[in-house]
Amino acid sequence: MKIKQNTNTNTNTNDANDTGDANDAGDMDNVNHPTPNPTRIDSQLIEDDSDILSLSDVRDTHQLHKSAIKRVIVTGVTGQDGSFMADYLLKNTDCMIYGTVRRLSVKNYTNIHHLKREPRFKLINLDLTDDYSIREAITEIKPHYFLNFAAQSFVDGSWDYPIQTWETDATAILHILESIRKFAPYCRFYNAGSSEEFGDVIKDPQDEEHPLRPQSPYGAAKAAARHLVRVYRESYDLYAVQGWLFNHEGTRRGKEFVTRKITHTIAKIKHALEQDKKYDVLKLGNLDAQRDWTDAEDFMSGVWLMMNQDAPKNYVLASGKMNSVREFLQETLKCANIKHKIIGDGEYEKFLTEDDKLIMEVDPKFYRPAEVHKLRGDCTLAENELGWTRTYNFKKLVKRMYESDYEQLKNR
Ligand code: F7E
Repeated sequence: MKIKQNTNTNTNTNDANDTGDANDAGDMDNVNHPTPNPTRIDSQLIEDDSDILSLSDVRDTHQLHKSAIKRVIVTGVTGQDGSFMADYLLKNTDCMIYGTVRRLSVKNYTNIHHLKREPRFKLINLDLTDDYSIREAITEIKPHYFLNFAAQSFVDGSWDYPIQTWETDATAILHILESIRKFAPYCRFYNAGSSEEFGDVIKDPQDEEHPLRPQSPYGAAKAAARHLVRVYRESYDLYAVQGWLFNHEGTRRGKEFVTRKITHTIAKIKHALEQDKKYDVLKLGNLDAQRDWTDAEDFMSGVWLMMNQDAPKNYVLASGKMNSVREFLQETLKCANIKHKIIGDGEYEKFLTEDDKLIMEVDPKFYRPAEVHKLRGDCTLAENELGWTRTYNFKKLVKRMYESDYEQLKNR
């Protein structure tokens, strides 16, 4: 077990050039700054003023879509899940979507750039650590659905900034629930839950009955939020759910997460090898960790199904298959057509090309103070009761991520 050194003075878990994180709350460097009015036009926030809603814009769209069109607030819309959810809703419903963004010193709208001219997609300011902005958004928009994908979602980082993790992933949920209870009790609320809540598992695979045994500040905050969601559901008869989403990956995954770190770095190495150039070696932590890796886009239909049942209920979304970090790397190398050999083990394990060029080495800096060794979900309930299905398996997912990274680098 490693004792984690808190050397990170910058709490920004996102690379400025990154494509965004799964449940991206992005950098929190503005936590102590005054939060702007969520409905105020903010020309700094986006490329031009017309992209963010003013108060009168919100009222206009209410007028425009008075009763027929449902309004959905999607937080974390610049991250992987939020942006895929927005895409899913635009494609499969006629809802009006209000994506929320937080003031960032380094803006990152890569994942929603394609929605810029979409008339059913609007951006508003909302900061999860400011209950005033949550209340404003709920009272002004009067949403039919509130889908919360914003979070401090990087498990490893939750040891470095546990308070921020708690405020964003637990306290903020209480503020959302309170605002919904007081001002929009008809609003259906979804909070992104995590397999990390199961943590130190006692049964394989894990289903909805598995006890919560979180191993990180992140897992503990999500578990606390789960209890709050249940308490509010039962106390006030709210439609409030928190699905257990196992690891979900894709082309919009943040590069600090192991899957995207692997596909992106191997794509860079592949280009370098093709051009006989120097490259940075891939450095990883625990190669033995096993996860249930599923495609993030496949999860969005599951979330929407969860939100549209007769009664609220929490479901596990997963694939039921488990692979190690090492297997993810091997599969990526297969996609890149890089033949490799492995030498050493534990901290000394290395991946080399056939002609002895170093590809990957273990760096204990990426070990966690407490590791969740294995997670595999049992999604039988979601399949049987929601009719939820998936289109991508592990191999297709790795291929999709690697090829996307390889192409993006080629076009640079
Ligand atoms: O780590 C190991 C690491 O950071 C996966 C989030 O979406 O899924 C995600 O959390 C595994 C761990 O994701 C490196 O120790 C080895 O065992 O990609 P990850 P995560 O921690 O599983 C859950 C369901 C969420 O809810 C979270 O929000 O990979 N690992 N070497 C590494 N991990 C990272 N990040 N970097 C490495 O170099």
